[in-house]
Amino acid sequence: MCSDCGCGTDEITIDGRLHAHAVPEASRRLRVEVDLLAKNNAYAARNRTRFAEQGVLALNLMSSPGSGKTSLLARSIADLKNQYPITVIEGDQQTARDAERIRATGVAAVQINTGKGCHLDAHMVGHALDDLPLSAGSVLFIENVGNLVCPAAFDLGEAHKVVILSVTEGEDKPLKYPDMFHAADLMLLNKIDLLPYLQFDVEQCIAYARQVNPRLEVIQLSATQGAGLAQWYQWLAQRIVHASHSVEA
Ligand SMILES: Nc1nc2c(ncn2[C@@H]2O[C@H](COP(=O)(O)OP(=O)(O)O)[C@@H](O)[C@H]2O)c(=O)[nH]1
Ligand SMILES: [Mg+2]
Repeated sequence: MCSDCGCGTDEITIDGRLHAHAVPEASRRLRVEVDLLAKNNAYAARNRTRFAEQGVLALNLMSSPGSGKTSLLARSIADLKNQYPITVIEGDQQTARDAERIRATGVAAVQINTGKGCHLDAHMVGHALDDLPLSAGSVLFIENVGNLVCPAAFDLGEAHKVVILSVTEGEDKPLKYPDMFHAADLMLLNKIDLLPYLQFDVEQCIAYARQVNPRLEVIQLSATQGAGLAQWYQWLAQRIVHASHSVEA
């Protein structure tokens, strides 16, 4: 029983300190989070059905700000747009700068501004889909808000979550932000052109990432210099074909 006021709450300790009332407070927060995620999951299921019916490969690209998501997209679009129809959803707190960078490559892009929000959710993405020309055999890239924490929890209906980590961020990030690396199917280790100027242990980074997620695939690349892009395009091609076949089946 709570020793502060005798209210009947079981005492729990965090880091050895007493937190009276922590149980009802924590359970209330948990209930709100469960409701929020359940709603999001229902919208995500709707998006996923839509992608499957239309034969679209949807990918959710997540990373901290500045790791190179938009650079990688712009380069990939320039290299692949004659092979596959490509569309993009851009998520940022403010501005349409990234959508403008993508439109400059000649493909359709919708910008979602989340304001105070730190991640995209499936409801927002569902609305954005109404403004995009989705077609069988196409790929939809969803660039999430730059954040290594919150986006990991929100299913958008994508086929795969792809986490981008750049070598300037430090090799221990998979251990510090495990949810993100656990949720991802693929890690793109970007900016490897900078390795000669940094202290960054690539093998250690990959080992940390696989400690969190043993099934994680890893591709090392440079979005600006081009190293590793062929492997990324191969990974994409296999999945685009698979997504378009599922609509024909
Ligand atoms: N050296 C180097 N810089 C990169 C690479 N990819 C992106 N950048 C730079 O990183 C900065 C942030 O890139 P951006 O694509 O806006 O990152 P985002 O916030 O994740 O979308 C820009 O100055 C890019 O030119 C890369 O492979 N190598
Ligand atoms: Mg960006």
